[in-house]
Amino acid sequence: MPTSQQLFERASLSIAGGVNSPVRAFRAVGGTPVFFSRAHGPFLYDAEGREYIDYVGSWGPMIAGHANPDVLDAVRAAISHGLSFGAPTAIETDMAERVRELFPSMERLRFCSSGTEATMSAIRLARGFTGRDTIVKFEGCYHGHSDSLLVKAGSGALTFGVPSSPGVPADLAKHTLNLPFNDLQAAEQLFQTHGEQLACVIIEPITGNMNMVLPEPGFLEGLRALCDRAGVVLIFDEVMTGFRVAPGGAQGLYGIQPDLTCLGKIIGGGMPVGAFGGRQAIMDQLAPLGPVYQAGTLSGNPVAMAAGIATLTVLSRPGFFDQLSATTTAFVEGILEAARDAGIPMAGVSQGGMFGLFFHPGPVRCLTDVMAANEAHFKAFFHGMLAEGVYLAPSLYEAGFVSSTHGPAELERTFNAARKVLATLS
Ligand code: KE4
Repeated sequence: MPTSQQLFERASLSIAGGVNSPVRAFRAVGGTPVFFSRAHGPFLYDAEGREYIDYVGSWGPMIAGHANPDVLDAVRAAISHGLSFGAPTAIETDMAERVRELFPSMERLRFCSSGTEATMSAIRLARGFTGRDTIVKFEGCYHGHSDSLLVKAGSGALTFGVPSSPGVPADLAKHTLNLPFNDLQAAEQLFQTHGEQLACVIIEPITGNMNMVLPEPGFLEGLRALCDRAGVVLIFDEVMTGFRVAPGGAQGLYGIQPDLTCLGKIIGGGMPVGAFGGRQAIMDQLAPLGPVYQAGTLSGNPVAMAAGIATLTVLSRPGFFDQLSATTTAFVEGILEAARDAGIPMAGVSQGGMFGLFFHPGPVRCLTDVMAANEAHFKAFFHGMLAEGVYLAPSLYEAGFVSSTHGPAELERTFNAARKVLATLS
């Protein structure tokens, strides 16, 4: 049975960097990425059969646990009718109606195959709708890897110290302005000087790509008011927070209506699905109705739709979010208690099934705070927990995720591991 090391060496002979997405490469924590062969419920199993309690959940999609039987049954049924038609199917409408039940701001929507496609399409649409070129994002927020959004981006871009990627033409990057997250005064100043030039503001309403940072009271409401006054499209990138922090995402949690919303991850239940949508007046600018072009061979793929619908069905069950939130809250509290007992400064936050842990005394309210966290402690904690069979995100700039299949036994194993590892940190 090959080891992860052997598999990584072999992969590196064919796949750039040995991985199909940079954050998987363990570059931020050192060592060899673990190759997994299967997963079930809250568990991952590596190439040698070792079991790990999984707090990454494929970076968010696996909210109902790995290999959820209802989701697998739905996919099996779907594949028996064929994999892809490149033509409309009723199941796409079924999915669209399910999404709109939870995200009523999405008067019209369109499916694509990734969160990157969703956000890339949303900013093109905002530019086409307003006739303006300049977009605003927030330092440390990550919206996928389309050119205009790889400017001071988070997630892997931040992890590897290239928040503004080479290859993005300066003539394009200049149209992307960045603001500090949670700094409404900076936003007000920008709108005073540039408001009428702005096509959109795109934001992770709760960030997950500079780890998890909550919006301060009034921040999102202030952005909504600024955009209303200047005719700027407000885009909530809920690729990570959608169906995760609450059934209706952060917009449902905070009662704020964006003009456009981007979705991904959970919406596909582990299959490649993204979506964007919002006010009909904006969405009607999309081809074939309007002039803004957007397309995709596998957009609305019927098998992926089946996985998404099955996942939304599971998470819509009574009590699902109450239990998920309670488990996630208990997880953070248990880790913080272990850190206090070990005399290690840590801060933590959670909402729904998403959490952030920081080797930082707190509060953590913006990228500067996140970057001040103790990286050495994080790396040692990551590897110590990995050795104890607990899989955390291999970057201190990533949020973590709990599924409905994590229970008291998994939490107890996690806390025992944390107490053991934290005691080794100096
Ligand atoms: P994808 O293109 O990776 O499906 O979605 C891009 C994206 C857009 N918006 C937000 C808020 C996101 O979190 C993401 C993707 N998140 C990262 C993890 N932080 C995906 C993991 C990876 O890049 O491999």
